[in-house]
Amino acid sequence: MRRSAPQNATKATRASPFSFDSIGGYHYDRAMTDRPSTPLLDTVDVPADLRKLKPEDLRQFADELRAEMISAVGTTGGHLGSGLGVVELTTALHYVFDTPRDKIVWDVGHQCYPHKIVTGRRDRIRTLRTGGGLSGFTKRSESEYDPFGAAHSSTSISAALGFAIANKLKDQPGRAIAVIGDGSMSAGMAYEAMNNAGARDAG
Ligand SMILES: Cc1ncc(C[n+]2csc(CCOP(=O)(O)OP(=O)(O)O)c2C)c(N)n1
Repeated sequence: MRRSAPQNATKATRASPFSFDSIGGYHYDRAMTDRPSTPLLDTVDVPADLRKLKPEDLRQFADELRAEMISAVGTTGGHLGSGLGVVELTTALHYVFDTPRDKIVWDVGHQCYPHKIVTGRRDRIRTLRTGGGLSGFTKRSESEYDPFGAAHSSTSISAALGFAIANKLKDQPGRAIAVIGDGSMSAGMAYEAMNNAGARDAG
């Protein structure tokens, strides 16, 4: 069932399901499980497709990615807020870096649903956290875009450092990016990893 927008909502100009009212209220004017219209997202199976888009298309792309994730999580349940917080970041990282050669390490991995949608798993995104379906975390056996399996927090910095050191030892190109939230950053392992990274020349 489609919900009608609140009376005082300003309609977004694009085909976005999001709108804001005059005092900054935020409205999502469709049912969570509705399948959104996603013309740009439909052109992207893997990040190489995303990198073909023009920079000016990325705002709409991110809006579509957000709508698709809300629809999927509305169906399956699971982590919603953390993924919502990294929609733009996911878009930017896969646009700027050469994934899967460059390794994105998501700390905990509970925020990886948008990442899964843009890395060849959109067709299974409504199987998240179900038997035989997609994991709710990053999982190495699931995708070459998941270089590090997680679920425990605060491990991403040391993992990314390991990838960077391995590249240097093998004299091969490639970046390693750790994405870590403030909650996970408060653990000792993250501080140890930062000390380690600061003390080494991992290029
Ligand atoms: C070792 C360990 N302790 C506790 C947890 C439970 N846990 C799941 S996510 C999380 C932190 C989330 O906060 P943050 O890193 O800021 O990410 P956000 O969800 O806010 O994006 C914690 C402590 C865990 N996954 N692993």
